[in-house]
Amino acid sequence: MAMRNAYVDQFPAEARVIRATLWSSFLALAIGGTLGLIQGLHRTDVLRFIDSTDYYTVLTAHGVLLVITFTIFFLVGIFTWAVTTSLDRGVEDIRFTWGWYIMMVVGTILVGVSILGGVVEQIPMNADVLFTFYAPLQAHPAFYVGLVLFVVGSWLAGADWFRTWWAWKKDNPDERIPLPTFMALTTMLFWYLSTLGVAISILAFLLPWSLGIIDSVNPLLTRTLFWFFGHPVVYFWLMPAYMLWYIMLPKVSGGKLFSDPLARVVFVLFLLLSTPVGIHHQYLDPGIAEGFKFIAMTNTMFLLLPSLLTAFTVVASMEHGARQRGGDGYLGWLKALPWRDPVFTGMALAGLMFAAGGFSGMINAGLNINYLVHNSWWVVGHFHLTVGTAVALTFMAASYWFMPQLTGKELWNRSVALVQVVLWFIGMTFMSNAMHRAGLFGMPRRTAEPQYQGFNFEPAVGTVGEINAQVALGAVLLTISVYLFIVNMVLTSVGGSSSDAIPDNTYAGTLSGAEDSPVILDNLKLWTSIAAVLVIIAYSLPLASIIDAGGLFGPGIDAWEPGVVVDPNLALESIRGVMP
Ligand code: HAS
Ligand code: CU
Repeated sequence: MAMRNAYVDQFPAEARVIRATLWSSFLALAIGGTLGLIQGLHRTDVLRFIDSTDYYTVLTAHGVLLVITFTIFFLVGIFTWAVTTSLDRGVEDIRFTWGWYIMMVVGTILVGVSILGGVVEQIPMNADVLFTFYAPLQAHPAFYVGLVLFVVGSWLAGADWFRTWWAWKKDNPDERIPLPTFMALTTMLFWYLSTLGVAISILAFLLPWSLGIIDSVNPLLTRTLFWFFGHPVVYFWLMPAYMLWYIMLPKVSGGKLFSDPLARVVFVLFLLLSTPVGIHHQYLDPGIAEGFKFIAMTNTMFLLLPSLLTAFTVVASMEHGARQRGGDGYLGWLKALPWRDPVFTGMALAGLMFAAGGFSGMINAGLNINYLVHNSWWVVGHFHLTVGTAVALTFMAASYWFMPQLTGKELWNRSVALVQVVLWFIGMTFMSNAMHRAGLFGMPRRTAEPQYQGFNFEPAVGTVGEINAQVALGAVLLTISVYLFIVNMVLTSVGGSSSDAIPDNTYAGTLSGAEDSPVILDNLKLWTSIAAVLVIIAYSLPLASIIDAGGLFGPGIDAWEPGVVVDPNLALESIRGVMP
C-alpha cells in the first residue's frame, strides 16, 4: 500500500473536493443527456410525449445543465488536480476550496429550480429563456442570481489556484511555471476578463429588470454583453480538454509531448484572442455596423491558429508515442496506438471529431457564409461536435483515468468503457452530420415542430425523413452512451475495494521542455494587459454606438415571459392561428 502513488494518496483532502465536483458534473450530464433524447425524438416527430410549449423549458434545462453545469463542474475539478499535481503542493486552505464548490452548488440549485418551474406548477417561477437568455425573454430573478453565484464560485476557484501558485513561487522563485498550472492560470485570466461582460449584463440590467427595479433594457446591448462572454466561454470548456490532450494523450500513447513552448504559445494566444471575437455570433444582428463585424471576423480567423498548432503538436506527440511502441511507416504508426485503452480512444476520437467541428466553425465565422447557416440546425451540429464531443467525450474518457486516481479503486469495466466512447463517436456521426445537412436547406434550430403546417423542407440530396431518422438514431445511441458512462462511474466508486494496481499520478514528459520556452511566455501580466487592450479596441466603439442608438436601458420594451401563459394549448392555437 505504501508503494502506491495515486492522487488520492498524495492529496486526500483535495481528492474529496474533486470527487464532489465530478459527481456534480456527472449528475448534470445524466439529466441533461436524458432531456436531449426527449428533444431529439420530439423535433424529429418520432415520439412526442411532451407538449410543444414545454419544449423550451426542456431545451433550456438541456443547454444549461450540459454547457454550464456539466462542463464547468468538471473543469474546476480537473484544474484543481492539474495545479496541485504539477506544483506538487496542496491548496492553501481546503475550507476555501469547499467554499467555492458549495457556492457553485447553491447557484446551480437556484438555476435548476427556476427552470423546473416551467413544467412544475407548484414552483411559482419560470426561466424558459434558453442558455443564451436574450432579452426580451425574461426569467425569474432566482435564475440570474443562481448564475451569478455559479460564476463567482468559478472566480474563487481561480483565486484558489492563483494562491497556490503564489505560495509555490515564493518557495521556487527561479522556476518556470509548470505547464499544467500555466494552462489553468492563462485560461482563468481570459475567464475573468470575459465574464465581466455577462456580470454587467446580469447585475446592471437583467436582474434589476426582472426584479422590477427598471422597466426595460436595451436588448442589443445585453445580447452584445452576452456574446462578449458567450464566445470565450466555449474556450473555457475547450481549454481543459486541450490540457488533457497535451498532458495526458501523449502519455497514454506511450510517448512525450512534442513541444512545451508551442503549448505555451497556444494558451497565450487563447488568452489574447478569446474575447475580442464575440460579435461573430451577431453577424445578423441589425444595429452593429459591418465594419465591427469584419474586425470580429478577422480576429476569429487569427484565433484558428492556436487550434491548428494544437492539431499539429498533439498528433506529433501521438506519432512519437506510436513509434516508441514499435509503429512505423507514413501512416502505419496509427496501428501501434493503444486503441483498446478507452482513455486513449475516447480522447483520440474526440480530437478527430473536433477536426470536423473546427471546419464547420470556420464556415460559421465567414461573415457572408454565416447568413446561410445562422440560426439553422447546422449551428447545433457544429456545437455538438465541439462542446458535445471534443469537450464532453474527452472529459468522459479522462474520467476513466481520473476516477481510479481519486478513489484508489480500479475502473469497474474497461470493455464497457471502450464500447461507451466508440458509441458516442458513432451516435454523434449520425446526429451531427444530419444536423449540418438539415441546416443547409434552412431547417431552423430551437423549434419544437420545425415542419410547420403544410410546409415541407426540400433537401437537395436525400429526404427529411432520412435526416430525422439519423438524428433520432444518433440521439438514442448518445443517450445509451451517457448511461453506460454513468454506470461505470457509479460502480467504480461504490463497488470494489482499494487497489494497489492504480498507476502513479503523473503526466507526460516533453521532447522539448520548458527550458526551451522563451521566458517572456510566462509573463502573465504582459499577456493579460495586451488582452485587455485588444478587448477595448474590439468592443468600445460597438458598445458606444449601441448605447447611442438604443439607450442604456432601451426604448421601453415589454418583457416577454413565455411561462406566464395560462393555457398552453390556447397559446399554441393562437400561434398556429397567425401562421399562414
Ligand atoms: Fe463555435 C457557434 C465559430 C470553436 C461552441 N460555437 C457556436 C455555438 C457554440 C459553439 C455552443 O463564427 C452556438 C452558440 C449559440 O447558441 O448560438 N467556433 C467557431 C470557430 C471555432 C469554434 C471559428 N465553437 C468552438 C468550440 C466550441 C464552440 C471549441 C465549444 C467548445 N461558432 C463559431 C461561430 C458561431 C459559433 C461563428 C456562430 C454561428 C451562428 O451563426 O450562430 C474555432 O475555434 C475552431 C478551431 C478548430 C480547428 C480544428 C483543429 C483540430 C484539432 C484536432 C486535432 C486532432 C486530434 C486527434 C488530437 C481549426 C485540434 C487526432 C486523431 C488521430 C487518430 C490521428
Ligand atoms: Cu464563437
